[in-house]
Amino acid sequence: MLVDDVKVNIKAGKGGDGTVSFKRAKMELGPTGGNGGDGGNVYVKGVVDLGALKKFRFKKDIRAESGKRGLPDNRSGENGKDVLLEVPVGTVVHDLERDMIIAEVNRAGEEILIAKGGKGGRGNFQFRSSRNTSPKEFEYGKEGDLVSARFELKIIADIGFIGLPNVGKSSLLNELTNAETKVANYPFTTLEPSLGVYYELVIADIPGLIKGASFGKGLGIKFLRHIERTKVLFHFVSAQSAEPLRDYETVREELGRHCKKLLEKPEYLIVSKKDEVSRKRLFQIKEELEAIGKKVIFLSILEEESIRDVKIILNELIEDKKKG
Ligand SMILES: Nc1nc2c(ncn2[C@@H]2O[C@H](COP(=O)(O)OP(=O)(O)O)[C@@H](O)[C@H]2O)c(=O)[nH]1
Ligand SMILES: [Mg+2]
Repeated sequence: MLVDDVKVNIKAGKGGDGTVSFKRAKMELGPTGGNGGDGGNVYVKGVVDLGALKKFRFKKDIRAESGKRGLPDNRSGENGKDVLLEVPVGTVVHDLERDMIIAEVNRAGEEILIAKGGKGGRGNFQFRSSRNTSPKEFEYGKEGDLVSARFELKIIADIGFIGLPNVGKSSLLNELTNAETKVANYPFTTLEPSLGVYYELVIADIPGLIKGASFGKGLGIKFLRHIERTKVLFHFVSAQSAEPLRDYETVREELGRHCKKLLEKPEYLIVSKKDEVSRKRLFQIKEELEAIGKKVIFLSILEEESIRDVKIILNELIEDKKKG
């Protein structure tokens, strides 16, 4: 099961206390107490691993190290070590007490501070003045931030699989990834968008788009928000359909009603189950779809070669993604 919502208690490190000390040599009095080190910060860091929130189900309390006490000879105490929490790209960090969003992790490698360590206190060296040449003053280190956080994963899929039910969307997702989608020969088996990860790409399989979906028929429309931010759509039509072009247009209509922007996304048109029909029929379908200016990719999940064609496209998309 994908963990996409967890609560975590976070405590940044406390600052180290300042120190009081004096020079030992008889003729040279004077303060030498150093400052305490700063407490460690806590950061989140984006990684390409949808499962990265899972570890927080068992690891609910995160603390960064405290700063060390100041030292004689005006040496500062060591800073506490920072903690870097790896979270999936797409994670939103809420501060539950302040009821606000404190971080949104949008890119792999991105690091965002979510709890700041306390500052180290000053040692007595810092309090010296012409009037007071042997101060005994010092400061305690400050407490680090205490954050009651919620990590919520808002998945940004790179590719959305769309099409009528039963056109092979889940089958291809299974074939490409290890998502454990149910595959069956009837509509509506996939009850939630399945997400697959193919190397760096996140693929969302949007189930159940049917005519009338934008009016609440079927299940698909509920899931369309998952593809509002995707970069590319793979639009599937079945070669077995009597009217592939009409199927295509039906889905486009529903998309457009939900959100016009979806129609502007780059799209690959995939004609699935090519093994089920004659070459002659495939040719007809190709002509029909190319007439509306679409590049068509034929696919059979039973044929390695056509899976390879899909992988070539995916690899290009991975390259594009890397380039940003
Ligand atoms: N012959 C053949 N059957 C396929 C192919 N792709 C999918 N299927 C079958 O079509 C049915 C529906 O597939 P599914 O992936 O669940 O469709 P979805 O509703 O679009 O996700 C399943 O029985 C699959 O085994 C294909 O390329 N060739
Ligand atoms: Mg499906």
